[in-house]
Amino acid sequence: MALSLLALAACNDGAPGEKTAVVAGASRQCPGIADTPVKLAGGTFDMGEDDVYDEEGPVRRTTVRGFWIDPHEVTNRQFAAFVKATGYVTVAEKPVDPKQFKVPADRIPPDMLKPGSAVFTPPDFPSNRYTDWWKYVPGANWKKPYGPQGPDQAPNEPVVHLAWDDMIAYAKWAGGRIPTEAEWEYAASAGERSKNVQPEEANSWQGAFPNYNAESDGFKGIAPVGCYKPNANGLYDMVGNVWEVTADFFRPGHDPKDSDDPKGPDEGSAYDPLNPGMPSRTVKGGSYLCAPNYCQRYRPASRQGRDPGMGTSNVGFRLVYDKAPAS
Ligand SMILES: [Ca+2]
Ligand SMILES: [Ca+2]
Repeated sequence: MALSLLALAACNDGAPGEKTAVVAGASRQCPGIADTPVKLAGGTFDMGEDDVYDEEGPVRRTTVRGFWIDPHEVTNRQFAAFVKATGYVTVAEKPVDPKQFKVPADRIPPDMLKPGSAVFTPPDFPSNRYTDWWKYVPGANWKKPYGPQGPDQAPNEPVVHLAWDDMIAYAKWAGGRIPTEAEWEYAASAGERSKNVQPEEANSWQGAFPNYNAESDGFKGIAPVGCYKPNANGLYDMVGNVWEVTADFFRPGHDPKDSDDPKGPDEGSAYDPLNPGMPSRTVKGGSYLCAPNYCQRYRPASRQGRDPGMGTSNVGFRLVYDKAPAS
């Protein structure tokens, strides 16, 4: 979401930490899984979905080349190895540039200029206003995903609170790249048509979002990677757990002519209705916050725009590779 909208949330929702963030639980057995990327042959598939949300259509035959892809979302353990090797400091750990808000400095809440990130903090009442559940928490970052008062990151959970530049830096170090939306959706679809059914084998939200989570899939918040069955390509948590950033700029709907290894719209054509001030990137697959009553995006074809300038507690990523990664 736009920083300016988060500022509103910070203004209206009281002091940070006033409510309780949803901290990941561990109510399901989760086997450890390998990090070894999976090789996918290229192919042609039906990309998009026509009968759910307007931004997903039209369905069109789409071809991608072969590639390797991470079997799970990039974890805190993997990101920690990158930070240890390089000394990298993420965007959420640095002071905020006031110019990003595009409003006079005296209108910016002081907390919004402190290092931090957006943490899901659910209300105890029904709502459909996202300012009721997103809170800018100073001190929240990948190491402290729930803020300074919360637990440390868990090594086997997906890394969150990263901006686009952080993901690019990790990708460069790891020898991979952020997938195109088409590559991601091809890998997630695994030969099946995307359909609008809440999956049992994915970490989403059962119950009435945002104030009642039945947790019948075993996790109220983020799950460690690999807790649910992999898809037919052997990939875990493509749908659900955390949204995954792709390289494509976002605009609602697909260009039917852009179907041969598509790269999405160019930056100048990017448009995100939820964040019209900047070119958003496309995120895929939904998260632990997707519920039937609010956001039916627990599907390979689902897509939204994502502010590249900051992270949140429900967005991560995984990499693809153009040649066999060194083992
Ligand atoms: Ca869940
Ligand atoms: Ca995911």
